[in-house]
Amino acid sequence: MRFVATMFVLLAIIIVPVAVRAHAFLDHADPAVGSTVPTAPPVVHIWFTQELEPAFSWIRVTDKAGAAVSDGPSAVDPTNNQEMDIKLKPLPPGTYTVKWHALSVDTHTTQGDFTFQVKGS
Ligand SMILES: [Cu+2]
Repeated sequence: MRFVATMFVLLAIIIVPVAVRAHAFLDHADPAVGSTVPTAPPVVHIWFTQELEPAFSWIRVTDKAGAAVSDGPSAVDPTNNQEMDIKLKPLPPGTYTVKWHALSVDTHTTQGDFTFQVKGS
């Protein structure tokens, strides 16, 4: 009986924080967060932990000087509402900042940013 009670406490500790973190956060990205890539990526893909509201979610990609390097606006993938993509102009070597803003279907907004680096030849 004591074992069962202990298991319940352990489960509560494990499960409760997951429920609290139910907004749309970055799950993973391509290029990966903080990564260095050998060639310029044509698109930045970000996968989120929850489905997004396309009208109120966006990505911006800028170079070190703060200039936008995207080729058109970002878009939520019509076949996967947990994925948002943005096309890029041909990027010279350097460090780029990806800023994202997401409105999840649970009406919570989240935002964040990360960088990736395109390696010089
Ligand atoms: Cu939420």
